[in-house]
Amino acid sequence: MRLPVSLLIFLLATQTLHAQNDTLTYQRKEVFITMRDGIRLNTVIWAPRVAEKLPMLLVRTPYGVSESDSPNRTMYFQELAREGYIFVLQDIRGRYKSEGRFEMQRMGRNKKDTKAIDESTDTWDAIDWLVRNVPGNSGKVGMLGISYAGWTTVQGFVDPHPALKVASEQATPSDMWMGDDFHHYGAFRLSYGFEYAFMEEAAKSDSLYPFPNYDTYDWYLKLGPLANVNKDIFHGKIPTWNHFAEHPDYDSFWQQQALTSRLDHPTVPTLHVAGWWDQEDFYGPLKCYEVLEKKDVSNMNHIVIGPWNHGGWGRGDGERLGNIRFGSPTSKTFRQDIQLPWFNFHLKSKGDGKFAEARTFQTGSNTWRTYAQWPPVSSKPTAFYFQADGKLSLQAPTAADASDRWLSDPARPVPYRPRPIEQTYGPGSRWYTWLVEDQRFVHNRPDVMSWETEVLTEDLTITGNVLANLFASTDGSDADWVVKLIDVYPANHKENPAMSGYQLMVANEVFRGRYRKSFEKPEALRPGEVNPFAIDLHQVNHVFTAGHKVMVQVQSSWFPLIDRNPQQFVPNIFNAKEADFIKANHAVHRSTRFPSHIVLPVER
Ligand code: PG9
Repeated sequence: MRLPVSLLIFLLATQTLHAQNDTLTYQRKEVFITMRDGIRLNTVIWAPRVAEKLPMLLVRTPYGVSESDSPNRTMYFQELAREGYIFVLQDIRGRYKSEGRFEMQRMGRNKKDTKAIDESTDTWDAIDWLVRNVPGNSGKVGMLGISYAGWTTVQGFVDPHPALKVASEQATPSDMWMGDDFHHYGAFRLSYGFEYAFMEEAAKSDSLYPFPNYDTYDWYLKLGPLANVNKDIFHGKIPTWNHFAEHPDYDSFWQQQALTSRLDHPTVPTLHVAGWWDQEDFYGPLKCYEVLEKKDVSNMNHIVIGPWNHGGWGRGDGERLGNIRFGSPTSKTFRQDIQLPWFNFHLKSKGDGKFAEARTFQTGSNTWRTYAQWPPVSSKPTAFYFQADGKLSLQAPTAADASDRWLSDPARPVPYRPRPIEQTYGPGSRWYTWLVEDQRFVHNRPDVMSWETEVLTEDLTITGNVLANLFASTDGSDADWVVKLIDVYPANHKENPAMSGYQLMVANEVFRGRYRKSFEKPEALRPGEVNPFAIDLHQVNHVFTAGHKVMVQVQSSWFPLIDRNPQQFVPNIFNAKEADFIKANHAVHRSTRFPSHIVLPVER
């Protein structure tokens, strides 16, 4: 079944423009390019009819290229298309019209085996063919792409073909166990993992799982333990699901698949792109930038982070996301003033080549910023402590023994977004904007704790890393801790009354308690023992403006985004039985000995 809102449309952002914008006419050609092992990959080439030789921009994707529209009618490419490039879109191995076997994020090849292939060799072979065979090409190639196509871009520059001169990975996943689509710090992303694995592996082209319910919250709850997926639905036929079940911990499978095992230093100028509210791969581009930055001796590595959801910079004008407005067309600015000059300089020698090390859109103040270092060292890590009566303050707690407690019931998990929770990529899905939903929809639940500051009398700007230091206990033997950093809008928001009291999440993360000592070897929690949990909430660049409040919420489920923790330790949650799921009493402590707090990078 083709997707009604196909992922191709979503990821390659093929929103059509009016023909009057076109300055060049692009001609389409579809060819098969033969790889070193004889497998042929389906490739669409869009080239304008011009006298000058043009560089090529290559996108490699699992989402199908045959139905892609002309680049000058494709939002993501429109500025580049007006400038004049040859666009090359390729179905990766085993997907859509390409031959061979698809492997989800194919592992890097054994380099001693000269016959081995991987996405890196496929890219090399594709570029080698393109520079020799595409008429009118200048011999220079750039790669770009969002998410899976961001990941294939990275594979392209791991061992680059000499013609590859520049790249922009955008929202690449870096580590599927640590922080991208499939897990976050070991907590399994159930709805995404189940639906995406089916979508990519049930057939050669994308297919949606045929849910009988529109509200998948109910469906996932009735599904019961994860073991029922293979028993009743997949029957072992979806390889990625089998990997989830066989590798619940951070073992060599995930370690090998992670980009950190393949990346060392920048090989071509690389622009990393991330969205503050990326609901799929926010960890990925930050990590990819961080790893390469360590060895960036020639200043080739740069990052842009804007107010976008997953791939939001590639479509629309980016003036808003859900209910949140940014006061300017941020996606257009990215495409016109950042992406276009980036490729123009490296592929056409146009412009001065002065690119900021880091360019971010600061939310709250709604302004673009540049930084010579990312994250900047000038921010001061500042602890905000959880206090009695739901208060959050700069003073450390004084009570000898104090905590906030709740009953965590796996039969009534906290929904991660307001119900109905539509199928992730299904019709009418609000998946794309869930990270900016008003958190009041769970604020008053007895199993959602919250602490907030007084109303701020002046702006509070935070730029850099956010870390939650929880001291927490349970009477069970495993627990999930979800931490959300929230900007609470004024009770009477004058400019926009409908936003009064809005609770906007600006950072968030989940941590599965069993991994507190080791990601490789999970351990049971001791009932009643207070343990420290340092939870990385990644990065922000946000201004809590005067009149707003800072809030932290903590909860122990986020369903069905995250699978239910049985709360009773079992070695592998994919083998847990119904009876293993128990209610547990959790506590977050706020005493002198156990002062739970969040550390914010306050700009001075
Ligand atoms: N987030 C998607 C994905 C990338 C790579 C692997 C699995 C999923 C995507 O948008 O392409």
